[in-house]
Amino acid sequence: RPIGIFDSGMGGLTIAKEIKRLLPYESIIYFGDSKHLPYGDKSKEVITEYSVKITNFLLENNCKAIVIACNTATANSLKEVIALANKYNVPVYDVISPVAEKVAFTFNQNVGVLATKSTISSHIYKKRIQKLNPHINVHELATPLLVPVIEEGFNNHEISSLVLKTYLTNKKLQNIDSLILGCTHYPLIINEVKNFYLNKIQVIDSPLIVANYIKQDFENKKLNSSSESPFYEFYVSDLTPTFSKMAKKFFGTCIYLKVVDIFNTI
Ligand code: DGN
Repeated sequence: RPIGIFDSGMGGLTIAKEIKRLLPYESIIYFGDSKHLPYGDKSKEVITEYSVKITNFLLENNCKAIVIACNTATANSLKEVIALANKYNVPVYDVISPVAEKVAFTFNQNVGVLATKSTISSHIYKKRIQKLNPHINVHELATPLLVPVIEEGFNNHEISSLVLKTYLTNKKLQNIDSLILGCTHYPLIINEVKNFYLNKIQVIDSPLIVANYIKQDFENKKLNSSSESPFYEFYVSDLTPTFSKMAKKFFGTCIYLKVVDIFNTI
């Protein structure tokens, strides 16, 4: 049975790519809600409605686990997705919990978080980290310009460099010793962020932490597959040449995207 992974668009492919690398025998069904992106500015109700419909689609396709590869969807609809998947005894993984857990038990004292407006206004990273370790200060900053900059291919470019510099010099982030890139698009600029800080702070590699967490949990739950010929299917709710180009950028290789209408069927 495959792992079901979803995101508001193509960003979650950075997580899917790492899961494929660490769990090479697992099949994957990915769903990118390209019709409704970006989620970052939408209401909790709408994001939850989309997340639940996508989870249903993945469960109907016999997925043995659901990965919410989107910080914004996690911040807004984790509970509802878990409630639905639980009915089928299917575990749910998200991109925030494993990272918060990891950060809470390190020596870091001042953790910065960059994410969409929606993720930041939910304070989910702060709440999760401080629940595990109240002594850690969490400094959150909404960085809404980064998603379009990356999607338009202006990463590793003077534009991303200027936008990053403007955000990273914000006084909220002045004393941080580590930084969480709290959006699945941001792994594409991790090296630029590291270079900005001249490697003086720890920049957290979220896809690696998330994929490792899933790998470990699969071993504990005996959910591993040993298929010699895993399959990979990629679905989107809207398809344009831009999405195909973006998919290649986020996943690293060319992938075939299939359009499926899961929102208008009853
Ligand atoms: N990929 C989403 C996230 O991790 O929050 C954000 C993309 C978006 O919908 N703006």
